[in-house]
Amino acid sequence: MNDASNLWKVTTNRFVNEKEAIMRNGNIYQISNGYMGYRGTLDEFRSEELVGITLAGIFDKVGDAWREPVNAPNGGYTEIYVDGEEVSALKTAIKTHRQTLYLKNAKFERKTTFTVKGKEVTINSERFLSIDKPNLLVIKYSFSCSADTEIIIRTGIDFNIWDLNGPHLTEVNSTVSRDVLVVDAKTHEAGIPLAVAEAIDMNFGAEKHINEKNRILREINLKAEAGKTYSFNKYSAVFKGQDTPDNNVKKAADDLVNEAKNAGYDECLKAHNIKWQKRWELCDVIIDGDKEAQLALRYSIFQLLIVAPVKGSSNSIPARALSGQVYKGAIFWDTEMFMFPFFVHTYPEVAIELLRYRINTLDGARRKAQSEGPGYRGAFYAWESQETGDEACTYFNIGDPITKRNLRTHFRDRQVHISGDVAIAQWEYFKMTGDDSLLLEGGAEVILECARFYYSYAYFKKNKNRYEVLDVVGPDEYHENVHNNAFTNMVVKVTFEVAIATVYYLKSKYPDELKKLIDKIKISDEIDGFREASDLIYLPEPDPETGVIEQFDAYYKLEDVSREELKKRIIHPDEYMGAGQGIAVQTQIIKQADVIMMMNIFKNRFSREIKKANWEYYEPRTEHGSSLSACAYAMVAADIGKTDYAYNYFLKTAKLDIEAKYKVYVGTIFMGGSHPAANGGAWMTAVFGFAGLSADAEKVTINPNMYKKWKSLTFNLIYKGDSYSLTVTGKNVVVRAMKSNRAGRLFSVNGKTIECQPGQELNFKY
Ligand code: IFM
Repeated sequence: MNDASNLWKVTTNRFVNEKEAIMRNGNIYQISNGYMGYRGTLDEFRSEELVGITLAGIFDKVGDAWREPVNAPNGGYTEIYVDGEEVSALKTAIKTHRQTLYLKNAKFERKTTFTVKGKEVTINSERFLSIDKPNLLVIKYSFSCSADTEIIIRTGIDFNIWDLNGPHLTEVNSTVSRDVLVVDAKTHEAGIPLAVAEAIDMNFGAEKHINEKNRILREINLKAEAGKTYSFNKYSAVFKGQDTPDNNVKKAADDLVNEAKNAGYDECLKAHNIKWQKRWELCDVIIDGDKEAQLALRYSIFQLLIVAPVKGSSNSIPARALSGQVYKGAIFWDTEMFMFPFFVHTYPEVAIELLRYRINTLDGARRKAQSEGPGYRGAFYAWESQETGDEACTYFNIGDPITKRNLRTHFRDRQVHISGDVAIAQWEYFKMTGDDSLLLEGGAEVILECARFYYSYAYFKKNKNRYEVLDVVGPDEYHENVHNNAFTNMVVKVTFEVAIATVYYLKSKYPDELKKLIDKIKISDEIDGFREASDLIYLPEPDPETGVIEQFDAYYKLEDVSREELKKRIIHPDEYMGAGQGIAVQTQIIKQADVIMMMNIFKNRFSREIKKANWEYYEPRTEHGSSLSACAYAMVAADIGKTDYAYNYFLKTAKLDIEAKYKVYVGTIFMGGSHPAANGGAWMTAVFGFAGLSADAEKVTINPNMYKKWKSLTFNLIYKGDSYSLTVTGKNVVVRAMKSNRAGRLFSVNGKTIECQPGQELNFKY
């Protein structure tokens, strides 16, 4: 890896013909544009190879199976026959193969040379999902042969769909009209119409149409001349009911493929590239001095950018992004706590979509509070949230590979910190951007309803004169039904604080709006209660001798066994360590950062000594059974000056998806897919951890904890609507304000605070 372009692509020269490798490559090489994801599979691959075009914001349920996002028919399908023999990476001898994912513009490319009947046949294709027209997939496909050859090309739409819990499409029709192939269908549960159209521009050979085995294809026969390259372009559009005012998805898809075909491949790519260039101008982070870290971090940022919801969609980002239907395509706290910070600091217009998603699903959270009861009020957000905000997480959410029974988990009903995570993000956006429009649009209502939920959930213990939060699951999901989980109690307290701050802000600036809101949700009596609860909520204190905060009541009474010892007790490689009888449940081994997560998110509330004591206590006791864990340990390690540890955990997070060496089964549940929370964690570790950036309503603070190998770290920041570029080295911090900025903002480096005026460059030595 010596030249700069190698830091903008992921590539392999090997094709491993094994199911597992094909599945993992499908994740690594996926492209996506926020509207849909297309897994990194080859043109001739089918549902058996997990080809998947997963759509954002549309879900379906069949029978008792899990509700999950809908996968669309594959308009990118092409198969080719050479002298009557089908050519496929799965069965034909491969001479060379290269596949590449270009990070600059989310373009996937493959070039494979096959040996068929003594001839060499090369297939070269590239594809992208347009971010200019998010319903559009565009492909350029070329082939050439070493000798004159009889070629048959079959290209069109494959509607054999890979589903985990499908089939989700019914009333499937495939038609051809005016040279456009169309497959249209309805979703099973809600009858939402869906159409996929495909058009090609090809100027060699007449085509006939074939409609068989759930594929609608055009077949073209030609005699290919030796050494000549034949190319054609494919344009495929996907539309679902919500995308069109009149549900006429067939027409919308047909119109778009014709429009794209008229524009041509190059024009479509140009419009796409222009938008990608802007994204990278906003979001890239440059690490000088460490190519491995640079590529891994850039790939992580890329993963976040490809799933940024389409503007105006009010969609959010699922825990496995759009890499498939894993985790029911659901949105977890991952979004607010791990991905949202990246967007709010670099690309706030995407952060708005994420927040709107929670505003729009508030009613679902209210329904959940009512149904989970007893006596819960306000908004209890879904642990696994889909398009309505109703709970998608089941009570028996993990299968035990040993007994084959489903295990009762309490993620759904006891992981109550989710509501506070949502509320805190709504407030963070306002603090970071100064934009209060979302508060007025429903964000304030979300915040108050979440605080109300906690007020109904918390328990006032008279003899101790304090509020406690009982029977919860913290981030460490191996320990369920615990009392006073330090993380959860802190989230509850901060939610009350945020609710009070919201009321205070609206009262001073928008008294009429506040009155309307209070009347609408009838909350006036509870607001005083929030104040009292925020003061009296119990926060487990650091032990006076050790400085360690007990993760929950009686955690110390659990067996203090090492990770290595515990792992010796594993019977089945996929067994889950939590739930009722999991091997970690009666021990101090935790699944993921919990107290450390608290110290990461609320870092200003703890001294360096306390953070250090807790990091050292919990780190050996953390199993990192979740991809969310490593980055929290990385950030706190950076914060306390353990930069070597921080770096190791950073790499673990940043390389997770580019290497795809993760576990793909938890219990009996397939979990393979990408990890946008870890991707967000990689960005946070670089910017919050090593650069030491934190911003609040008053100022941007930078207290660097640079890693010794890094010469500098350069990144962008959008703060209160103004843009900055920052470079941090081991000795100084340079802040450059764009000329177009509207006002001076305060920047503080290791205690020295200066106002940075538009167009100004500040150089802080430290
Ligand atoms: O949200 C996480 C949770 O914290 C641990 N299990 C996986 C979920 C989705 O990433």
